[in-house]
Amino acid sequence: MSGIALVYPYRYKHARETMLFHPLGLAQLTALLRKDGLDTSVKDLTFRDSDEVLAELASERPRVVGIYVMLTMIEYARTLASEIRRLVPGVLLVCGGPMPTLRPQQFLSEFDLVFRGEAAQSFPRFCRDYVNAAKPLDVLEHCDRYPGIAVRNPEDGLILHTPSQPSTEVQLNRLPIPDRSDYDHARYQEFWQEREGCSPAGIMTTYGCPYDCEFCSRPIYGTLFRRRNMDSIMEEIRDIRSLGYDGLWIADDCFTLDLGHVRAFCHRLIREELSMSWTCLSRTQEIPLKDIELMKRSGCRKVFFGLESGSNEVLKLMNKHTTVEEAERTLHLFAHCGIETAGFFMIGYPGETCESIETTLAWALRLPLNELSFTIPFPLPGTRLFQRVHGVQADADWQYENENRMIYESDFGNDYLQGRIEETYTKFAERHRQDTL
Ligand code: B12
Repeated sequence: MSGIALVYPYRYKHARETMLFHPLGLAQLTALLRKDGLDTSVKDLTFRDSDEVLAELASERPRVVGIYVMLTMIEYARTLASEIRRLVPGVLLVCGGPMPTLRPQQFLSEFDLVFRGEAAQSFPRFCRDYVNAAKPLDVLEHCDRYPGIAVRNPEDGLILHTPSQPSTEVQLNRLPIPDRSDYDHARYQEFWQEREGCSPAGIMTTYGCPYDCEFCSRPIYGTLFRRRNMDSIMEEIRDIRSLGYDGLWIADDCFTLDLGHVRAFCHRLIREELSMSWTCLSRTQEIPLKDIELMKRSGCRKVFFGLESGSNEVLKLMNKHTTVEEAERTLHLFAHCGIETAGFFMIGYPGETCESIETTLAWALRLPLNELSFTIPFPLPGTRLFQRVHGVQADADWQYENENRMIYESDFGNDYLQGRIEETYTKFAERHRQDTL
């Protein structure tokens, strides 16, 4: 039997506005496991056939298989786990990522162990102890030594939890850069080149977000905002460049939260002449014009804003701490500086009215946006929205990205919301066609 296999159970279903990126969490864990001398293989299912991957695992016979799970991957991850259990006798099946963090009990029939929250410190330590132990069962018996564990006690069937431990900024800065050597970069780049004429790779430069939007789930990094140092970020960007990417998709919850960090990032990109275009997510807080100009000079191509609603009352309901007026000012500044903008909106929010929905749709069409995306609210487990709504369908997890479906008792019908979203997309596309003629 060999060492550890890490699996990314993503099925590319060609959904609207799909974004394909190799999984950063698994790449980070791979770097750590290999640094500890553990034989590690990675199976990214994005472009691969699951039978082929299962056959590989059956022949490699890893001691531990770790599977990443987020909302859209629950069913596939559980099916794969059952197959792997059948094909690799004696394997220890472990999962981690957002959904096992939020609902560990959902995974403990197929998996032996769940790692909740950040696992950069705990999972490599556990694997090292387990793989090197003379009696691995002893390690399992004492798995309460590792933070963020959920495991079923075989005697009484109850689930044992140990609290997860967020890394400090110092610990995060000691991590090696993610190991991206196991992914089919040519396929990822081909996907992006066809779609946008450039090929970005994902990167995180800060972790956590201190805001408390009612609908937002922050299962892994929570509210504790932490920054990586620029030397490590630049090392990672050089690595990404060497793999053939020409851009970055900065996955930070809110990259512009600390403008000092943004300025330092832009200055380093310019100074090191890395010539990478980049996109990021931002709130619509005031950002001074000179900072937006600096972002542009350093290669910023597009910024995604969580605009959510064109009604200040609804923004208050969401606990967004932004206003419609502030959003308009910020978007115009970005447009003025030649940075593309994309807006995320939600309609059908509990507590809003048909009037506020229409206000949002009309507002979205008036704003200087290059792209827009509407969502019917999805009460993610662990959010305050989840607690506020009633009758959430227990088995209504999304099967693919941007799946727009009302899954709780609401004043608004699915057909009405989906219909208005489609009409607005059509109007937006028509307007853009006319603008480019
Ligand atoms: C980048 C990102 C994306 C990227 C790609 C992600 C990818 N390839 O993995 C894109 C843009 C494609 C994307 C899409 C979506 N995303 Co997204 N995304 C993120 C984001 C911003 C960062 C994830 C990341 O890379 N983190 C950095 C790495 C280092 O951390 P990590 O992955 O969490 O890994 C750590 C731990 O989780 C753990 N771990 C991870 N894997 C494993 C495996 C094992 C075995 C173990 C033990 C531990 C472990 O250890 C790691 C190190 O500490 C998060 C928000 C966030 N800040 O976390 C949302 C987030 C994960 N996304 C989310 C959602 C909802 C979506 C979409 C469904 C949105 C949509 N409208 O369609 C789609 C689904 C796409 C799909 N794959 O099906 C939710 C997930 C909610 C949930 N409960 O599952 C999050 C949490 C955002 C949010 N606030 O709601 N996303």
